[in-house]
Amino acid sequence: TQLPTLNIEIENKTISIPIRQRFQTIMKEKRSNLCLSADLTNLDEIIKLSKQVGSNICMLKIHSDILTDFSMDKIQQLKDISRKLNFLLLEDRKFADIGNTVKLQYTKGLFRIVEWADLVTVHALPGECIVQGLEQSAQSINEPRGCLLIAQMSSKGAFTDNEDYVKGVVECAKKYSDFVIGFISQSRLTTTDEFLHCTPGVHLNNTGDQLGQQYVTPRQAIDERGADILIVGRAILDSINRAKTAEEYQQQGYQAYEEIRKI
Ligand code: 6AU
Repeated sequence: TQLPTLNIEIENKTISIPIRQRFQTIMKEKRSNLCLSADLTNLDEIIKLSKQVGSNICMLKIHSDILTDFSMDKIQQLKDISRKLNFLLLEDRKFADIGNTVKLQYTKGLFRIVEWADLVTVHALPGECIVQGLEQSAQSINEPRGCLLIAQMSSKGAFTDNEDYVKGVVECAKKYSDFVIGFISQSRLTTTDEFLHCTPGVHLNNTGDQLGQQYVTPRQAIDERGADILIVGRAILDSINRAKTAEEYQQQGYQAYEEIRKI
């Protein structure tokens, strides 16, 4: 398969950048390993927020199926902001079905996710056919697309806490490494830096919520959970000053990342 690339115009020359490399470049240039999990139900509010925190984040994650005002027009606005302020858009769809069904879910329906999301989250539970289905759909789009495989979850009692399962997920990622650029994880799963480890369950003040979410601090996420990217939601969304809090998580996160990963 061909590497997905983004064509960028620099001084009238078109340069193709694979999505994995683009992600790493964004992180370095912006000194940010912060992914804001914008779990809000209003896309207008997300658009507004993305302008406020866009310079602090390397990625914005949304759940399009919780939005009450979704439209392709609005999502295009968000995409334009993501290009202008240089962050990736992640749709946290958590695909989990057979190849044929995920192809339809990825390309059709109200959301037509493949048309705007740089990355999507995917459960490997159905086996490698799920990645094959998504990768096939992505090839019809003239822009780079990729996915993060959910290897481990942050919630209490998660059934992903199983060594054989996680091994299978890693094997699948290696086999489809053009499309799978990383993991949603709670530990370091590979010795090379090929795969980005993205870790949710990050909060400086809370240790959990009432529904099984479990939190660690940004430094613990990087040091003890092997994170490259910190996925932070309510710690920022519920704070009094979202922009200021995002900046705090960016600074603390990237400082710990530089120190611990020695990049
Ligand atoms: O920081 P929070 O707890 O407000 O939000 C965490 C976000 C939510 C979850 O749907 C998501 O991260 N998440 C995921 C993802 C990203 O796939 C996996 C997981 O194990 N735990 C988790 O919280 O949007």
